Amino acid sequence: MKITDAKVLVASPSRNFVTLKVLTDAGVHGLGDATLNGREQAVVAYLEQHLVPCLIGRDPFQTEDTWQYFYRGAYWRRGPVTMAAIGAIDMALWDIKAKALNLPLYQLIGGRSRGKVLVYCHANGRDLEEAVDDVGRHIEQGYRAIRVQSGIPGLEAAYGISKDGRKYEPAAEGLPQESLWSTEKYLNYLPKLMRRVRDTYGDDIELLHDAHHRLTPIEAARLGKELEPFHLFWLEDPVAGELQESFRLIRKHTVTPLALGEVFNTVYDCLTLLTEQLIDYIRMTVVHGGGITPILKLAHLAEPYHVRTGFHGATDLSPVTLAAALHVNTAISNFGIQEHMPHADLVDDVFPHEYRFEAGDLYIGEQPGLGVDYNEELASRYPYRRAYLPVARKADGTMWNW
Ligand code: EZ4
Ligand code: CO
Repeated sequence: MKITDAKVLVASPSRNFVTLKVLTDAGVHGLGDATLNGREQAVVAYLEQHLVPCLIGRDPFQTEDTWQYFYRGAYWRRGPVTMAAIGAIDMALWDIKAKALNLPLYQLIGGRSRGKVLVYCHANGRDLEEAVDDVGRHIEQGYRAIRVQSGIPGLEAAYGISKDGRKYEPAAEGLPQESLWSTEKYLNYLPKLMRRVRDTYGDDIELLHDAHHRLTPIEAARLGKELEPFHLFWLEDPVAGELQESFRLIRKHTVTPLALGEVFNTVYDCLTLLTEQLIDYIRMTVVHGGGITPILKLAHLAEPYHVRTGFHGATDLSPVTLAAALHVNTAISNFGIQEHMPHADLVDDVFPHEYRFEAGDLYIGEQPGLGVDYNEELASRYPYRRAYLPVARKADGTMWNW
């Protein structure tokens, strides 16, 4: 079998997605997600200008060799743009291979290790009362694991909260919006929020929280310690992960489980974190981590260190990435949890898919390949619109991590 063409499809059915469609001489095609939130066109150019010309004529079954060709063979390695582009190709090739063999992808990567995939959702509110109520609404929808985010008293905007009470979507059209951040206000407030949620809903629900890279190691240590009585499933991204050693300090002070890695691109971003058991959950995604080939290696490497997976699953990861993650989650032994931020109905229409949600879990189907399609005609009615993630500053104007 030979690859005959690859098309980079850009559309904005309520938000921007970049999708790679790889075509073969056997009539089978494969899909890959190449979306990098706020930097979409850089991946489009990387694919169209540099990778697709080298892809034509290759055998789509050679997933390992093709991955090495684009990673190792490029001389210039790593980084989110490069790895999202390689990730899209790798997903598409696995999709083609599984379709050609008439098997759902999970059968090629270990077979079924579990019948369903536990997910966590996002509950949020502009203040404590709204956030607590939203947790209740998600419990009613069947979720058994819930990430809780809330507006912070004294701050106008907070990560995870939409100002107008609609569904949260961090990217916004136009140039980047700026928001003010105060670590002090946040640290004083968060334990109160978690106490209220536990007091209201009891111990049977799993609670998570995303600090979204805002803290220093010693601040993260304080927060982890103060949250211990509420038994979080995890505290996510307490500190930006560039300095892996900094997690030694956090670990010394708290037994609150830690999750990290949604912005990681390769195994080298987390080798110290894994081998020194400094985190409990690894969140690197199939798309930004370079595809199914490397994410499987990462999961297998994490297993002996008691690190489980908790892949990033926000709305800027297309249904193609979510389906790929669900196949991996179904097959590996050290699956932990999967983030689930449901896509808008229009996104589901553009990407018809087989996976489905029921009572707090996602189920992958038996369709050959990834089990996702792409409605090009519908997508073409929604052209790309420039959008950015926000940026954050402290009260004195200092740029901070968003
Ligand atoms: O901010 O996907 O856990 N989820 C997150 C997300 C990220 C966005 C960035 O594109 O942190 O909301
Ligand atoms: Co996050």
